[in-house]
Amino acid sequence: MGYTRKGARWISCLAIALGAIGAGLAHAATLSLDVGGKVAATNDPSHTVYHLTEAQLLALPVHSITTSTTWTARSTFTGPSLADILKLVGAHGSQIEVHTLDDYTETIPISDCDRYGVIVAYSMNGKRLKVSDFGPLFLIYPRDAFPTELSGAAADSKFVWQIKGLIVK
Ligand SMILES: Nc1nc2c(c(=O)[nH]1)N[C@H]1C(S)=C(S)[C@@H](COP(=O)(O)O)O[C@H]1N2
Ligand SMILES: [Mo]
Repeated sequence: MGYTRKGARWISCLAIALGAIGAGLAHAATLSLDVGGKVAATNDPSHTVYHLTEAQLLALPVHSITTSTTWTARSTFTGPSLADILKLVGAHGSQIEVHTLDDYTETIPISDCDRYGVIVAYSMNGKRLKVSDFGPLFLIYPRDAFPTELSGAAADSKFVWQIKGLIVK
């Protein structure tokens, strides 16, 4: 009796743990993005960030960039443009600090939006990006179209994956 109950509990714990790992890594995570800093619009209780839901991100016009990256063969990435996200939240700054699930941070100039048409990709070749594979959101620059400007170590640092939030500076 005691053994059975403990066994059942252990199995349900294992199922929950495996489910969490599966949801986080094996499957495409639910999209969300918090944009804070110099933004005109906020929608959280403390009025500090604008939280974009998956529905809001998917509702933005879809843009594509076909390019290779240091980590991926030439592929087509799709998602909203960074410019449209910044417009939605009324961003008024000159730099974007990009934050990730693995606590990497990179600052890029907002002028990159106009210059390169940077996108915040949720798909690669029509498939949603998994957290274990650059997802849920991957900042993509058209490297193949600007090979000299967008290749090398300094440029690589702009290809930020596992994005969870942006701070407008
Ligand atoms: N989420 C996330 N994106 C990231 C990084 C990171 O650590 N986490 N490193 C960046 C930097 S500084 C560079 S140079 C490259 C590093 O890629 P590598 O880890 O394959 O060398 O990815 C960029 N994108
Ligand atoms: Mo880097």
